[in-house]
Amino acid sequence: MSFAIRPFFAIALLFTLQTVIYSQTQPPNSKVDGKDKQTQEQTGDKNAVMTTQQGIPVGNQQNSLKLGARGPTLLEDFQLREKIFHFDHERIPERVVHARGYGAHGYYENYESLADITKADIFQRAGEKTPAFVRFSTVAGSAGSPDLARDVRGFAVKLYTQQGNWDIVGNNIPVFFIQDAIKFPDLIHAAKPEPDSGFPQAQTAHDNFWDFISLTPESMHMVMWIMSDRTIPRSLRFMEGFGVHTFRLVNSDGKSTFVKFHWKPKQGLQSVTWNEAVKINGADPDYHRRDLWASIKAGDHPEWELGLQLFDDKFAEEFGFDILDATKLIPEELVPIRIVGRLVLDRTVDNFFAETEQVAFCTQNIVPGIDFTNDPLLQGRNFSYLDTQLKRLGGPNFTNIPINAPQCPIHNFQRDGHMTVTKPKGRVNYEPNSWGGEGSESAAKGFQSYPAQEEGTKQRTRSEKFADHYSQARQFYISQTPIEQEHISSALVFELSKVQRVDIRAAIVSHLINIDSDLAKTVATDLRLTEMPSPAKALKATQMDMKPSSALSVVKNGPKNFAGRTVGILITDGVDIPKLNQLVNAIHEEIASVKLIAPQVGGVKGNDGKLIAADEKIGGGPSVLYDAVALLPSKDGAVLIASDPAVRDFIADALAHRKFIAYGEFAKELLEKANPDATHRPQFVLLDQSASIQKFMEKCRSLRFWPE
Ligand code: HDE
Repeated sequence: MSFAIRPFFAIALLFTLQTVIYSQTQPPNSKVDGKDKQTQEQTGDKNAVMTTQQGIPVGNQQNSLKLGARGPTLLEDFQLREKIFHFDHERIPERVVHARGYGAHGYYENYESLADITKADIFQRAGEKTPAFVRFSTVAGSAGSPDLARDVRGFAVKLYTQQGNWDIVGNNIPVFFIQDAIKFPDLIHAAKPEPDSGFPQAQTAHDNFWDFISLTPESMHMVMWIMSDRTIPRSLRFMEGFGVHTFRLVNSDGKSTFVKFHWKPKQGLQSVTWNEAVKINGADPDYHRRDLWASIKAGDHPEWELGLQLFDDKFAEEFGFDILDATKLIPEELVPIRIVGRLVLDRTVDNFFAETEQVAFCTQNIVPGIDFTNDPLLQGRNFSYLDTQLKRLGGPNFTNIPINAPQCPIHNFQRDGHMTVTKPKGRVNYEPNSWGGEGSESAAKGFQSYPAQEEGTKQRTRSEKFADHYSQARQFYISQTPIEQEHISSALVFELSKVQRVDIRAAIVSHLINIDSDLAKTVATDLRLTEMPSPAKALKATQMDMKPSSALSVVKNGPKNFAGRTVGILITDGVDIPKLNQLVNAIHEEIASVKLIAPQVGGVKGNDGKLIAADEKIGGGPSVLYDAVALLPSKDGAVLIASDPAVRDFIADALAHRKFIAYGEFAKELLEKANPDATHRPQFVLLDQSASIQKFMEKCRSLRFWPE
């Protein structure tokens, strides 16, 4: 490359000093032949030539076009104008709810033909795979809110079937707050930041939310779920998904069967504790999305099995609750779940915005063989989702965005509109027509609504069968293990302690009395209410004989092994390399992963004198980020790190969060400092021989040492 300065540029140099012209990143004397030397060196020769959106090759993208080196910027700089214009329009409105989400691609694999119960193409053939895209989300927080907010998680699945897109837009909780769509805007307004102050962000721990809840008793079942550990999952991979509403499956004879959809994670259920959630949000606000991204990239593809609860009209009539009431579930003990296939997430997105942000789920996207019921929440949703996509994506052609486009042939005469990207050919754009081509309706192959017999008086009312607001809330509570019950009462006390109005706190306790008197007493005591309120007036008395259901507990449905989990290992210079290797191998054998945490991220020198890199610096990798921890400092290393507050937190938190700890002989003192009793307790394993590594791994499989 030539450094000769041409006369034209030499003149320019006379006007000003080059060192002043260029920014600090630009070395002086770097402009050659009208090009920035630095730019050309970095990219020019290796990459394709950069272009504008119109395809015009870009000669210089470091400087806007000016009149002289220090002169005004020229209006004709179309390159600058286009670039900034595009940047200014980069954002689209975030979703009103479920704004923070994370998506991944995969497929649904059907295990067996379900032709006897549905004609849905996706369920006809055993072993067939259908492409899928899943977006998980929190509900209340803005797009930039932390992942571990206490919140319901969206679990929205788009299935690109051969007969069109089928969206199951569900949650990780099988019931909902309200019974009728008309109350949804109120619910969401109450949950979102208060309108005058604009806070709190991504939390329900404030007056407006609990005020609304206290006046909406139908939400009490959902309240039990959201105050449970279900709303602070350890990973998106370790939570269930539910279609929530009752749908219909319709076979080729027109026979309808009611169905509830379930996604059962093969990885088992797991949640964190509230104290961990709070700390994770600080240490890694992207904890859930990072976890999903990393596990898919590592080839550890999360899987859920699709389960169907199938039942007929007779069951629907005899069941004690209304199957159209989305605040109720059907216990698995009453209608067992039939597993019919699996959903595998095996590919991360290429581009977050193009895919995760632009994906447009719509409950009304159903395919032949699936149909709606009269659930008033579902009916309202079917009306809502098109509106929201139009607002977010700007026009009716959002179905042409690749992530939303069906992966089967499309034939219709819907034409034009903003951002038309398809190019229909020919003169025909109406139907019926006598030109032929482009498709016509087919009674035999097309979607036919299930011909449900409906009649009634037009009225704003709800069926009496919707009136029992407490029995299933009680059933949920009594189905939890003692530690989970404790978490529910602590969560209620935490949230209500953030509520300023004492009458709202008391009103919630009055509802709790109808669910479980001990729970109500504990919450009232921990809030220090001066007197116990009287029970809330119930439209229907609580059924006290509901049977507990094991399916409702997270702890009872944990993993069968430690696969997919992570152990954080604290190491220092002089770490015993053979021991570390043994431990790492044992963890990998469990299909679990390892993160090495060291005083410096550059790593440590092992006792073999070799440098091994660390994943995190102490303090950057607190123990809340891991499922179990190991402490393997050398003798000198243990002394050096003993007074580091981050090390103390690392150990104290692992103990407080009831995680299993493995430790080398030199970590004994560190552990005893945190808890003098620790080294005598079976939850903590001294790694003195290789058998003890196995002992540690066995313990890890139960995730935590919850009190019996
Ligand atoms: Fe939604 N919901 N919702 N919802 N919902 C949206 O649509 C709405 C409801 C759910 O990852 C919005 O694209 C109404 C229940 C998920 O993109 C919006 C009602 C359940 C997602 C909307 C409900 C859900 C949404 C906002 C009451 C669980 C995220 C952005 C009738 C079964 C999908 C968007 C994604 C998103 C409306 C109730 C789940 C505004 C009116 C019940 C998982 O259209």
